[in-house]
Amino acid sequence: MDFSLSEEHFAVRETARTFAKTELLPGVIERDELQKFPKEQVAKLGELGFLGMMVDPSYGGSGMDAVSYVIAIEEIAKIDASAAVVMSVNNSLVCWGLEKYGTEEQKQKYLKPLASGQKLGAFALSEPEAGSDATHQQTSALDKGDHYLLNGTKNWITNGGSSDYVIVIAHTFPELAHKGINAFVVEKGWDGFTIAPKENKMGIRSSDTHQLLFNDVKIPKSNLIPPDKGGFKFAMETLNGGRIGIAAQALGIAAGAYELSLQYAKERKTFGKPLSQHQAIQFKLADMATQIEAARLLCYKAAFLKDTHQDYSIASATAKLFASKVAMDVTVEAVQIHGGYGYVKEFHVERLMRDAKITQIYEGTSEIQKMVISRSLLK
Ligand code: COS
Repeated sequence: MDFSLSEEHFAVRETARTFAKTELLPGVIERDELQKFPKEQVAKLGELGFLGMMVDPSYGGSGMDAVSYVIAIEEIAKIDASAAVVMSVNNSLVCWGLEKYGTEEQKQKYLKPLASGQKLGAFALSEPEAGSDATHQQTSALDKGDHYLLNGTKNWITNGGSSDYVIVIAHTFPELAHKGINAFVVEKGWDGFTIAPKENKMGIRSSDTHQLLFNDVKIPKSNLIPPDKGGFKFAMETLNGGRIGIAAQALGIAAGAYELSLQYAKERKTFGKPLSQHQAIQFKLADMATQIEAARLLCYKAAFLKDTHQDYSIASATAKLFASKVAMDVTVEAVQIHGGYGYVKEFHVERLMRDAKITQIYEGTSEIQKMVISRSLLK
């Protein structure tokens, strides 16, 4: 067993860390407050090759491994968890599926601009009445001969307002239940496709979350992602990788809050000495560091399994379940260590605490991860 990272991994960490400090940190509080999408910063992430990190260079990607992806997302999320989810969605939920299952035409037309950062993507599975219970899709894409006709509503779609292309999961054969579901590439601006106003969220407020409405949207036959009737499996496999990205985001949120707390504990004095010399604070820091390290190892393990072409579905669920709890626990402690300062915006930890919560909800709630893990234990 070898826990060491490669030179490339260290280089990715350095690049992501520098980018986060110089490009994301300025304005992060304001973007959260105003729910402002980090448009320019996302464009720069694209220039760095961070929007298609694992995609083959022949399709506009950076050809890196999943461990590099985890490292980059951790660093970005330490500073700006909203930018981290934009990155995670484009990489894991959009580019991955197109590269693995898309036709050559779809790869040329959609994957190339998405992976190179010229376009942004979204993934639409959740519905008003089908979030966790994803097999109960109500959106339909019926076969009308020379096109599919898409009708339905998708909820809480990350990058919903900013994306150029959306992968939409919909029923083509409702009578076949989840075995009649398909995945399609839908372009923004097509007739009948409307985007509801941005959701006003507790956390990751500068990420762009919208309801999408489809009313008799015509999808060309060539935009079905093969195989026909394979859409549910496609969505589940996509989420297996997505969960590595969200686990890494949760890890970054926790690590960011911890680093701020460590620094603060050295600077802030109470009862005549720095906080860091009070055992109550030392023990909190030790617990935080231990939990973060454990979460990091689970993220790396899931990424390693993916990189070595082994089954990573359980490892990604485990990493997400654990890292999202660590994000919640560590950020609450970070606010506690900061005391009154932790409750005001300038010190960042209150934002990280609000940002942490969503990691226990999206791309499969913690309860769904427990279902996935326990089913595999008991089968
Ligand atoms: N990877 C690959 N395939 C999977 C899978 C996974 N993680 N989870 C389920 N599947 C497959 C099953 O193997 C089954 O395939 P077959 O029909 O060929 O046997 C199919 O999907 C249906 O699965 P299952 O019978 O287990 O369906 P259930 O409704 O009991 O459970 C869960 C499906 C709950 C696991 C699924 O709906 C889920 O993951 N829900 C959460 C979705 C989610 O993350 N939503 C967040 C919004 S997306 S940002």
